[in-house]
Amino acid sequence: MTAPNDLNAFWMPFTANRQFKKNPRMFVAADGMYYTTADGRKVLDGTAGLWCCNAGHNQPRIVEAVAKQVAELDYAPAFQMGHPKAFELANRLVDMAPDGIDHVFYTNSGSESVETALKIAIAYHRARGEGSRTRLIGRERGYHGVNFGGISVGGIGPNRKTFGTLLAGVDHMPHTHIPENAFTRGQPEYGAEIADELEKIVALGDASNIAAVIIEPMAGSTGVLLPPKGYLEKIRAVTKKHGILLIFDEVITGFGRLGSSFGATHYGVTPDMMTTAKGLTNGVIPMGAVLASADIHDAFMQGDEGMIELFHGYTYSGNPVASAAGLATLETYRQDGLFENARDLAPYFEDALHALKGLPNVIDIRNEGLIGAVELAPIAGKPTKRAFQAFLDAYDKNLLIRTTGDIIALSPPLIIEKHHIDELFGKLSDVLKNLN
Ligand code: PXG
Repeated sequence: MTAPNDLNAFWMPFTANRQFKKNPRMFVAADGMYYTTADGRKVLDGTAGLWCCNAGHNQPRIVEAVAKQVAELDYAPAFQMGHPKAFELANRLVDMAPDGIDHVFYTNSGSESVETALKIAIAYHRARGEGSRTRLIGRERGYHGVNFGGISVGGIGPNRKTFGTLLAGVDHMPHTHIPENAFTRGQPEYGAEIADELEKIVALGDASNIAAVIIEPMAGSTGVLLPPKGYLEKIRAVTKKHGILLIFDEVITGFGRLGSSFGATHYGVTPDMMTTAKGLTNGVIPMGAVLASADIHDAFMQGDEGMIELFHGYTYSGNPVASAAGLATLETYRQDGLFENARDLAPYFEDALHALKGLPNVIDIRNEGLIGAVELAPIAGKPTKRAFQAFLDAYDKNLLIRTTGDIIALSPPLIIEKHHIDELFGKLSDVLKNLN
C-alpha cells in the first residue's frame, strides 16, 4: 500500500514532475494576497494562482456562497433541466459584456470554452446554409488551452508537436511581438499592419470556407504579447467584411485583469464570441463560459421547438455550486470595486515593473492593466533555464511568479495594494540581481 504522502501516483500537469518530487513546493492554506507553505511561510501571490484568483484567496463572500449552495442543491442535471442560479449568473455576465453579446453557454474550463466556441462557429454557419465555412484561423504563439481544437488553432510549438495531426483546415496569422516595441509601456505603437496578413490568408482559403478567427485580445500564456495600437480594430474589420466570426479568447483578459470587465471592453473592440473561465469563479470551483452574440444564438433557434438545437454540452455545464461561486465572485468584483482598483493601481504597477530595466539579462518589459512581463535573455543552449531558476529563487524569497519560456509573467490578485506592489518588485529585483 502506498503511503498517503507518497508523491509518485499524481502525474502533475505542465510540471517538471521529477524535479518537483525531489524538492516539492506545497501550499496548504491561503488568505487574501498570500499563500501559506507546508513549512509555514507566507508567500506573496504574484500570479493570482494561475491568473484566476482575481478577488484574492478565501474571499469570505465566495466561501460562504459555496458552502451554502453545496448544502442546499449540490447538483442538478444540466440537460433538459435547470436551476435558478445558472440563469441568474448568465444574466449578470450578459450585463457585464459589450452590447450585442447576449447569451451564455457554460463549460468547466478555458479549454472547454475554446472547443465550444469553435464548434458553435462551425455549426452557426451550417445553420445559416453556409456549411462550407469550416476552416479556423488562429495565431502563432496563441494559447487556447490543451484540447485538440485549442492546440490546433493555438500557436505554441511544444503544446502541439507530440500530438499527431491535430485538426485539419487551420491557418495561423503571425504573432504581434516585434523587437521595435521593446520596453513599451502598455499598447505598442508599431505593428497594426501585421493584421493585414489576415487578408492574405482569406484570399488564399476564400472567405466562403472560413468559419472563425480566434485570438487572445492580449496573449497571456505565451509571455504577455500586447496588441499593437489599431491591430484589433483591423482584425475586426476584416472578419466582419468577410462574414467570418471573431472569437476573443478572454480566459485571462476577462474579469478585470486589464482594469475593465473584458479585453473587449478595455480595447473597445467587440467580437462575436468570447471564451472565459478562470476569474469567472475566482478559481474556486472550475467553470467556464462562452459568451455569444444574439445573431449566433438566434441562428440555432429554428425548426421544431421540441428539438435540441445544439448537440453539445457537459455534465457540469452551469453546475449549481460553480454558479453560486460565479455569482458571489461577480458580486465581490462589483461591491469591492476590484476592476476599478486594478485600473487605479495599473500606473503604479507599471512604474515599479519598468524600474527593473537595466538589471542583468532583462531584455524586454511589457505591461497592461495588472499584467506584467519581464523577458530574460536565455542561457545559451539552455532555453527556459534562467527564468525557471528565477521562479525557484523567488519562491525561496516568499514570492510566487510564473514563467513561460524565459519570460516572467506577473498577474496578481486585483485586491492588491501599493505595499504589496512594493514587496513584489522589491523581491523580484533581488532575485534578478542575483541570478546567473
Ligand atoms: N485560453 C487562454 C487564453 C488561456 O490563457 C486557456 C484557454 C485554457 O484554460 P484551462 O482552464 O483549460 O486551463 C487558458 C489557460 C500561464 C497559464 O501561467 C495560463 C493558462 C493556464 C495555466 C497557466 O500562463 N491559461
